[in-house]
Amino acid sequence: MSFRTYPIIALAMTVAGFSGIPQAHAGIVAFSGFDQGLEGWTSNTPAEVKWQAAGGNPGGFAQFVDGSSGETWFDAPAPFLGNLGAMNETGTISYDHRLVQIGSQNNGIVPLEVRLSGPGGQAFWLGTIPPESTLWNSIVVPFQQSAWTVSSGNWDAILADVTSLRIRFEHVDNGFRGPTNRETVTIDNVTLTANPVPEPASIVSLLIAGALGAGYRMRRRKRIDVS
Ligand SMILES: [Ca+2]
Ligand SMILES: [Ca+2]
Repeated sequence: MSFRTYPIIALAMTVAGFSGIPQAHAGIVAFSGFDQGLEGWTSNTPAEVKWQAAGGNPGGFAQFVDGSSGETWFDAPAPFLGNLGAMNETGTISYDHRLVQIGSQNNGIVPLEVRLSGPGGQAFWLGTIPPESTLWNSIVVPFQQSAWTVSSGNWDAILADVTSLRIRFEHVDNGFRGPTNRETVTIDNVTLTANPVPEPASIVSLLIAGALGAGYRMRRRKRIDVS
């Protein structure tokens, strides 16, 4: 790609680089593909959550095999926490999920759920009830306030300092049946994605500033290739 071939794209890239302002496209903030282990993810029932090296989507993945009457959650490590204000309204958290086996006693299945909490309060997102399946389902959760229930505090304050992000790992009420033949659930590819979109007015001013900068650079160096 060159300025000569794609002048507008090249100019926009120059604007972003020249101004130091984030470019207007999706960016992965944090990702866990579980190819090297659980990658810092923890659980309130650690004995029931184990890393599997192969058979994921692809590669390694996290597996929950129920062995108690508790309720198991999957807790995100530090790269998924902190100030998530940049996600507000445009970012997403996504993950691949499978309810591989319901188990022999099914007293009810609860829906997909993600919870956020911190000093600013607590919020939860509810999805559909997962089907029993050997296929991975891709779940995309938007960081839009309308998609969440704020159970305490307020949305902006929660996103400003997220100290806990957890994904529901346990879905089936297997009753008081023994520790065997209960549910199995797997998770892979947890991704935090930001989609910063500059406001139109700032784009215009940046284009003007960028054009001045680009003109200056082009006088000094006739052609710049970006591969
Ligand atoms: Ca994987
Ligand atoms: Ca269960």
